[in-house]
Amino acid sequence: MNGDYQTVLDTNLTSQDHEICVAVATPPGQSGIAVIRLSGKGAAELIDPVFKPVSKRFPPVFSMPGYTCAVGKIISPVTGELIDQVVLTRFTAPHSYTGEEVIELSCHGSLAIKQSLIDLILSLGARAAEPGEFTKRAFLNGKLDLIQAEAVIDLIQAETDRSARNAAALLQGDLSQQMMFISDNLYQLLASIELVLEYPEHDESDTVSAQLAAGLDLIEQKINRYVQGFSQGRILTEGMTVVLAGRPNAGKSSLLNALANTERAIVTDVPGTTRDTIEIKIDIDGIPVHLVDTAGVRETEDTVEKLGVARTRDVLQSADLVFWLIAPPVDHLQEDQTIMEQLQLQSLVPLVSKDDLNESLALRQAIEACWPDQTIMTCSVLTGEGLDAIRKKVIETYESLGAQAQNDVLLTNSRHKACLDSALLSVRKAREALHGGITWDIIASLVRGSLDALAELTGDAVSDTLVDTIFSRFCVGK
Ligand SMILES: Nc1nc2c(ncn2[C@@H]2O[C@H](COP(=O)(O)OP(=O)(O)OP(=O)(O)O)[C@@H](O)[C@H]2O)c(=O)[nH]1
Ligand SMILES: [Mg+2]
Repeated sequence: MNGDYQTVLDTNLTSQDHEICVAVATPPGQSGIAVIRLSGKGAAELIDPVFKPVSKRFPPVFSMPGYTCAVGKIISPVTGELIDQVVLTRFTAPHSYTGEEVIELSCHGSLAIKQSLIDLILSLGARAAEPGEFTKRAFLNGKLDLIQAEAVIDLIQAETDRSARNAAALLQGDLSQQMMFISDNLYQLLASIELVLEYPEHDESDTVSAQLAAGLDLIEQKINRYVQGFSQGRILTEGMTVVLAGRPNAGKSSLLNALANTERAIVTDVPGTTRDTIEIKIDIDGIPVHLVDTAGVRETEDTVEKLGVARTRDVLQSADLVFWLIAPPVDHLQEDQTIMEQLQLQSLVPLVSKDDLNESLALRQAIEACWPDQTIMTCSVLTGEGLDAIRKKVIETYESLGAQAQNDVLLTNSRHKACLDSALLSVRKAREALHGGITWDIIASLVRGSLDALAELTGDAVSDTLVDTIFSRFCVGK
């Protein structure tokens, strides 16, 4: 194992991690209620002197049992003035989010009150929490593994129902359990190889070979299914890029407005209206979609429009799905055909727009003659026809990406994907080595390589730098 790697849970807690840290856990700005969170040994004792319960039935904060709350006034020890009346909730270690003593103050959500309370708590000896510090502490204290900790960001940032459900499954440990199962299997295989290495005189190598071949096959299939699922999972966090493209005046901006139910893009009958790409986030059946309107593609001498066309070409290359709008009359079809062939995009769907116009039928027939194998889609922003079919096509494209995965929970994070790619590579090499009659010690080291990659995935063995980088992407207060 790499020299700077270590077992996080045993050694990574620094003295800084034992301090009491504090942050506002709710979003910046005004709100009805805000939550201020303190974590660390002694948090109850720290807050107790400034918290005056409104009733005698509430014990001192440090005597409150975990999972109980009390109403009280926070009084400035300097001026004796009331800062706010709050609800204080106590969580005792290890039964809290961080695994430490945690106090949460639900206060009124004005900027002034939040700032006064934070200043007061800092003056009592706490320090300001770093981004993601509460979750980092939960990880370091063994409450969550790294997959679960990273799922917290997914869950906070989830914009659609499917994204939130997957993040919740990751946070609950669905993927972690599967990874643990794979690691256990790899350890068992490793143990049998080591038996052969240690007691060559027993000559169990044929039995172990057969066991190993079957075991590695199974593990490869399992890891591969999760790797395959990343094409769908990536969309749940990053969104699916769906581009509306075509020649000028094809009706792209009108379609963007109709699908997003806004008047965001300017629509005119002047060809070349849209000069830049316009992107709107929409939710199609729980799939987060970046819908992109583009400058119409044509040969042009206009400098601004030229730049717009170049941008369109760029965005087309990174699209998950492209609708190529072709509007009547039929006269320009040849030009459309030439551009579409030049672009060579796999996920390009021809879409006849303005289907309410009389010339639409002739256009459809001409397109059918050009692309006999393609199902021709049609739409009209004026009548609303075809909009549902467009949404359905987006859903189908998303579903088709997951055809080989068939897992309940999807891999969403490129770090996780890289770890699993590496685990998979080692498993494949081990299997090839086995079939190629390579020595047992080499096979054992490949199996260990796969285990190392899984340990990095779950955070069982990761470098401090990686842990810091991961948590720095969190918001303060989480
Ligand atoms: N009849 C009819 N007219 C439409 C439809 N969609 C758009 N139009 C009209 O077609 C013209 C061009 O529409 P836009 O949405 O601006 O087309 P565009 O593809 O964005 O054009 P550029 O930005 O110039 O490339 C406008 O006059 C729209 O009102 C439709 O479904 N039916
Ligand atoms: Mg436009």
